[in-house]
Amino acid sequence: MKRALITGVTGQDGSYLAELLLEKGYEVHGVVRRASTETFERINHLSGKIHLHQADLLDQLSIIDVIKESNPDEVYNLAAQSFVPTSWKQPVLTAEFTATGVTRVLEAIRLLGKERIRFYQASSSEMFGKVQEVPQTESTPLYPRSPYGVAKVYGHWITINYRESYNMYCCSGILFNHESERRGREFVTRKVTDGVARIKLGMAKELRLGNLDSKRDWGFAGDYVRAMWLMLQQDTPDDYVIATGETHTVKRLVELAFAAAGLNWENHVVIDPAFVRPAEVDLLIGDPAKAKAKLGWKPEVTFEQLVERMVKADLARLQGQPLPDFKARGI
Ligand code: NDP
Ligand code: GDR
Repeated sequence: MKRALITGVTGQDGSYLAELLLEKGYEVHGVVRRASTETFERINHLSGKIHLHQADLLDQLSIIDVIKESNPDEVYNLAAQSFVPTSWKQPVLTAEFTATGVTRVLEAIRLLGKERIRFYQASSSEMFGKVQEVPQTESTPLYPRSPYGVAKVYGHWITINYRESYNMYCCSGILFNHESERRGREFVTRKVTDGVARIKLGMAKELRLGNLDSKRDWGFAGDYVRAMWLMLQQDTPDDYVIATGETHTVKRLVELAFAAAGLNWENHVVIDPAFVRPAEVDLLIGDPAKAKAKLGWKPEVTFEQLVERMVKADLARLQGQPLPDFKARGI
């Protein structure tokens, strides 16, 4: 039985990845941080099926301990301060978690002499930042536009550096935005679908948003964790762009989400400068050709299905109903 360790197991991607690895017969271990209230909402249903270890990416010794205890074949480093606006408010902490944290995990593997461990780093399309080339590929120059993006560039290159310096099996997945009903409520897709559901149910009247013109390549998180696993099953480690190859404006997301609940967005959306960023990433569109050719990966859920799914899930959740059965509906 293979063993995997996931940092960031309580996050959106961590929860989907843990489910996928359990399905594949892995023994799954996850890193959780100590907090006065638990943040296990996304993994409560996996209680008793996965092994949780307390550690923190800020604490080198705790990372060494958790790797020793769990003795994994694969490590998926998903933990990060992942919300872009917070990275302007807490740039140093973001660098400690999102950049140097990667080195702490890699160093723990190296110091323990466990170079056989396969390592996945959660890199991001935010690294592309200011448009240099469209669509963006593995070789597009990086020009990050936020402290988060800068930190991810460090994480990306230190992963490549450990592969080249120590011959370790290290992969970097450059993932474009991916969403789901488990997405944090501050990210735009979930903020919109949660807002639509509240308005539909009479719990709110308006939704305050920032820049509606930026464009993102949005996919479904469940599809993207499959790509992470596939990367670690290859003969040689490499870096891959994971994206749908389609881009949409935030405005289009808003239109679709309100329409999914039978509402007109123009009656409810208020533009609020508080949500406009100091520097914006205007256009992201990824070319997943390498992942398609080498990993046999492709996304299954379309943008339209994703938005509909998230609106339905938020409506059900706010009404205290069980989530719709998406699989049965082919979504
Ligand atoms: P989330 O924000 O949902 O989850 C982040 C996870 O990191 C949480 O489990 C959080 O724990 C954990 N974490 C944060 N800081 C620390 C720390 N110091 N020590 C240990 N754990 C910590 O992110 P996603 O699941 O959406 O994303 C997963 C990864 O992929 C992140 O690295 C993100 O930057 C990256 N990424 C995400 C994309 C997306 O569109 N979702 C696209 C590209 C990259 P806690 O619950 O305690 O806060
Ligand atoms: P992003 O995601 O910054 O791309 O990072 P987010 O959903 O926060 O923003 C996407 C776009 O929407 C615009 N926007 C708003 N965003 C938020 N959050 N709130 C608003 O009110 C709002 N109004 C407009 C933003 O300006 C932006 O252009 C996500 C994260 O998951 C990162 O961790 C990950 O690395 C990248 O995706 C790929």
